[in-house]
Amino acid sequence: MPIQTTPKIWMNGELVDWDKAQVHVLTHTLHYGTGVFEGIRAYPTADGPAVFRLTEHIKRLFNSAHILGMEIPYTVEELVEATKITVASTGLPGCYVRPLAYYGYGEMGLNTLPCRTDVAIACWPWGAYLGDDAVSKGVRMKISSWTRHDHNTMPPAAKTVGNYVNSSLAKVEALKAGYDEAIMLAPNGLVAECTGENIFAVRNDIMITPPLSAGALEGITQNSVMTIARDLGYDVRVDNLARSDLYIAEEIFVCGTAAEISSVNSVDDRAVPCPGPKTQAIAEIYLDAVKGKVDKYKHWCELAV
Ligand code: PPE
Repeated sequence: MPIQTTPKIWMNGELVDWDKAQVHVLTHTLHYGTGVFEGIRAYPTADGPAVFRLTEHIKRLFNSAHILGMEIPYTVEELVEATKITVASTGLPGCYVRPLAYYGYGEMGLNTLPCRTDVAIACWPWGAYLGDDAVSKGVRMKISSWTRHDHNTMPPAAKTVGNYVNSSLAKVEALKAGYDEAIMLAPNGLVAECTGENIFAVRNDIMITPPLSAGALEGITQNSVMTIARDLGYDVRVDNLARSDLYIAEEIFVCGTAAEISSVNSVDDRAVPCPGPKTQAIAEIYLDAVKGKVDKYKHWCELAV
């Protein structure tokens, strides 16, 4: 579905018209993938649109830049404020938010040291990424033939633009083979994450999600899910998962900002019980929490205005 436009995009300190938010074809990041980005959601709450865990997302943007060796010419507070202004400018009750820090026009070549960093923040309406009935029906997963990046190849803990070539290869392969999404294994063969989500598997009543060291992005939804699960009294561990753990799991779900929470109904055509009771309980609370309906998680909702 083509992108749904909104009135303005924030670029280097100014709100510019959507159609005017353009870059030169010799933009460095367009050639070399040398940028970092975030994916955030704003949700309607009783007090107006609120950006879910905004400050943590912006801090992760700075961490990604730090790993890349990129200087962002703003502070965390400035980009938090800029995001709120951009969200408010949409006039929408909720939207997806995409901050991007990139090396702009002016230098070419692999030496990024002389490059200037540009920052843009765009918002648009984006529906449930893996389908509206992703919790109840679940998605079909395939272990990808593509391996997640090694830590010494492309740091998977940084949300860099270039890293997503790997995700796109895996996503398209899975879709063409008739699956909904791919699970990526790390070079050591252990489960890392999905193309745009973290993964949780329940084994012997224990919820397990792979760590950063296994090649997973430190997901903010993953972190929210762990908090909700522990508050529900579940045993949650950040630990390695092998492919076979998935085949015999009691339940599996994936989670991310765009995807929210989605059950998994099979992995490589081996059925997984779906929807699992833990998945359902967590998803219900998560979807209330993002809308500011759960008092103890209300601090996660940062009002846009
Ligand atoms: N792993 C990867 C590889 C990833 O891209 C995401 C987010 C996550 C885990 C979950 O992180 P978090 O959103 O903090 O819970 N993927 C973003 C981009 C998706 C896209 O297709 O673009 C997102 O969900 O916004």
